[in-house]
Amino acid sequence: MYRRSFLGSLVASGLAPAASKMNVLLIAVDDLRPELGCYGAKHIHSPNIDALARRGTVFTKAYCQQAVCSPSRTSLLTGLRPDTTRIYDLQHHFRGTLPTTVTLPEFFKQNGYTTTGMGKLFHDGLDDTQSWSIPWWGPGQKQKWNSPEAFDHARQLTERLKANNWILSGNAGAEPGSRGPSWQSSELSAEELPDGRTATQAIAALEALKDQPFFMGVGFSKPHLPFIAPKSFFDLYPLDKIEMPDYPEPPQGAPPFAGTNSGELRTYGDIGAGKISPDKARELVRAYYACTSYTDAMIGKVLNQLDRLGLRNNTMIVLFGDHGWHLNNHGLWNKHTNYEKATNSLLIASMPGQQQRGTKCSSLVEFVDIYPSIAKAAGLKPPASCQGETFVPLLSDPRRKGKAAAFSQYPRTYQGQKLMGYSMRDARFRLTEWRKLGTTEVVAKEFYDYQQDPNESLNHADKPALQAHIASMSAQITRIAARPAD
Ligand SMILES: [Ca+2]
Repeated sequence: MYRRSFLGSLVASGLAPAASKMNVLLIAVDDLRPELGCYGAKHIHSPNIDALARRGTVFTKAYCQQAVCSPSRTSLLTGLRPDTTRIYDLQHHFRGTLPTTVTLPEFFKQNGYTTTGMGKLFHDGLDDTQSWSIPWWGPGQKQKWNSPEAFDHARQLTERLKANNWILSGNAGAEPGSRGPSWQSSELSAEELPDGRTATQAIAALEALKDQPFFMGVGFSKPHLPFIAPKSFFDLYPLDKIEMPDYPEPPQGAPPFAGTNSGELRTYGDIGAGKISPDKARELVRAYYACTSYTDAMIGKVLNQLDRLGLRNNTMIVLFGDHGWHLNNHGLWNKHTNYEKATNSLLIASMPGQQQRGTKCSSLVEFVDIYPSIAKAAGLKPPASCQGETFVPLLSDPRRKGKAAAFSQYPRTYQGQKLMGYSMRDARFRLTEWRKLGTTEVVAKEFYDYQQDPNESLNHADKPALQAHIASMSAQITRIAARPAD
């Protein structure tokens, strides 16, 4: 029964039949925007991700559901949109709202896979013990992956969260300038830094699990701030050769709360509350690129191990960045917006038996589609609760029309009023409606036309000729926001 549905779905999807259960390697990268060689960025040194792209599909219009770590990852790993997970911040664990939801790794665990994870997958401190058959391991732990101490660590973390009503304490954000420097060209080796330690454990875990069907999540924490990487990766990017990214102005006519004050970056000691100088901005861009290349190298180590063990032909690989990043685009830093730079995210999939390789797919894909797609590609029927659609047909036919729209959202508090910004991206336009939280009352709108205005420089929401299209998109937002937040 299982085998027939597995082969049947592969044939239907254009993937060739495989001899046994397909392993899953899910690679998460924190804050990595889709600015890599395989996305057309020739100034970025990303040979390992580019090599993966040559064996798979690069999605150029993939969108996260909320451009910040835990809400995005929780949505992706549960297959549910933020208005269903109710996770909009970095403090609340989804088990407080969704005690019985089966996560993506948990789904594979229930289907006979050994599941394990290491590095940043769920947000820091918000791991989900029941997802794993071998507990999650983080680079902050002294003990090795799959040790008795790692089991104890996972159990204690969950007990603390339960006792605290599934809320993580002590993670409420820092004051401007209160942290160390925003970047550092480190004398430590690649292997000594946290992502190197994660790669080392992933390599050991692949060796240990090579003979059984596994689902392994590996999460890398750079290029998240602070931008720390070995010096050799900074040397790839001479400061005087750095070109600053596009369009440092806010869109004309956007409401004042659509952007941010780049508060996350401002918590670092060399930044603070004042103006960020052009020299500092250039340093930050260089350091972000250095961290991008460092993570690329760590991903390469894990993929090399997959090849060394002969597992590549029986392991699907899905790589994502948990959201985009403003690298001074619109004069903003970090994520935390509904703009294209924050919501458009990195997604690459490489499947055994994939007939079309090295393709770019510009059909719309949402991160909520990743769960059902991985399940489907493994020959499993995704849970009915999944709110996304499978993108597996796009792997064999990247020119196929994808879904009609991608939806993102971001909460704001402005002058004491709680708002939710709902954003809908179709093939050409984006409508963002800032609604009073828990209502359909719209207090501000933004409308961008990427065909005419790829930099999102002008808000067209008041143009009479566009009102019919805006009304149609607004109705679709209302359907997606069917469970508004309270
Ligand atoms: Ca992130």
